[in-house]
Amino acid sequence: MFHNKKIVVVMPAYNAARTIERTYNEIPLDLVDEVVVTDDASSDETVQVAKRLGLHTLVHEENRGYGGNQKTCYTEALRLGADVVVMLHPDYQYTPKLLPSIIGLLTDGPFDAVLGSRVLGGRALAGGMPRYKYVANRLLTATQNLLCGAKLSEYHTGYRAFTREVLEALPLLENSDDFVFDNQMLAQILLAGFEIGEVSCPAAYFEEASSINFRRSVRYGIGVLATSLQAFLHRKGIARFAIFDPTGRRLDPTALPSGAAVASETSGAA
Ligand SMILES: Nc1nc2c(ncn2[C@@H]2O[C@H](COP(=O)(O)OP(=O)(O)O)[C@@H](O)[C@H]2O)c(=O)[nH]1
Ligand SMILES: [Mg+2]
Repeated sequence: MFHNKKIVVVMPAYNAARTIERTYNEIPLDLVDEVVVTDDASSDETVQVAKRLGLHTLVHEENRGYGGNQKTCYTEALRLGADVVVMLHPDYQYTPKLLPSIIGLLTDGPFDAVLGSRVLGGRALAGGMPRYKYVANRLLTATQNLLCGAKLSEYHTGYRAFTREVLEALPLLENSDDFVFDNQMLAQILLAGFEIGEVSCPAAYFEEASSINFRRSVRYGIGVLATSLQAFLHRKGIARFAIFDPTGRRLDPTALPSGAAVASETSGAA
């Protein structure tokens, strides 16, 4: 608990057996009430490691993708009564040491969502972000800021946190199950008028932390451009899209997405 708010950290995992323990060990358990791991049908020992650590673990019968995995972890976080939900990648790419700051910005306002930005502070390349990813990030971000009417330093970080209200309000079940889920969610947050805060976050690139190849990055980039264009057209009233429709399908804390199940009820935090 922090300032009487229940804090849940969610770790959407895919082949994270080698890094999940290191990530978990740095989570400030004095602030965090529950740590939820959702395993997207990994081929390694992710589930066994999560269970050994005593983490609240969910499994997908089949691989659904990064967006599909987030649908499951946010649903479970809402079911557990979270007031604030932080997504932390279990690949040890984003430092858990920022959790107290991120949590504080959401429990006491003034933000509804917080992003850990690798671009703020200007150390992304020094931290090992591949140059082509950095250039693509900057170009996509500039385009997105124009089309979404915002001024964020980046839209592509995997370190994100939200209040319960955001997760309840957005029609997240209308989103893709693939990587573009993240981008659709940010566009939804902006269009819905929620406030986004950013904290600077060191970028860390090493073998286990980054597996997305060039081809998948290009597909993601095209999805990002399509999403921002949709956001622009929707904002201007020129066209309407289900992901921005407030009556679209939302997460249902009473029903996990099909193919997802709780494998271990035990929580890793006190
Ligand atoms: N659910 C799911 N997650 C994936 C898949 N591929 C990668 N991820 C996750 O997506 C996130 C980003 O992938 P990563 O390789 O770390 O990319 P990068 O850090 O952006 O270079 C990580 O948390 C991965 O575990 C997949 O097929 N399914
Ligand atoms: Mg990574």
